[in-house]
Amino acid sequence: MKLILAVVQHQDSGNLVDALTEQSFRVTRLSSQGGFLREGNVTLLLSVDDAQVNAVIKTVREHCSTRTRYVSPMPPIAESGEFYPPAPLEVQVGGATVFVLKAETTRL
Ligand code: 2BA
Repeated sequence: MKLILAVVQHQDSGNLVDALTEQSFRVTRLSSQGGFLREGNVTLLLSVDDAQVNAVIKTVREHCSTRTRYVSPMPPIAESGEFYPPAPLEVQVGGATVFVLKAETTRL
């Protein structure tokens, strides 16, 4: 068995969960937040047979897009009274960050 953790963007999560459940995968959806952007994202939890890992990753790849986000860095402390706002930083987010771990599933 493998435990798959997939951190995906909120916009992609609905269609992705639909596609996974249509293929009869059991999936748990957790609300999460990225440490860098501090924006909400979604972490999906799936326990699957080893042979199903590739099918899950293929489905994640098909439903998760790369998006560009712009982050405003903190402005430097002005010394002379002049203010130069720093240029926004471009960040590529996604498609998805996927972790595959060895797992044992026990249903109580
Ligand atoms: P965030 O931490 O909010 O990161 C959003 C995006 O910001 C990342 O996209 C990456 O392009 C950029 N980024 C993150 N940390 C950075 C840094 N120290 N310097 C410069 N740019 C940085 P993704 O790589 O697609 O990650 C999307 C989300 O997936 C992350 O949101 C985080 O929630 C999760 N994630 C990514 N890598 C992870 C890891 N190694 N462990 C745990 N969670 C991870």
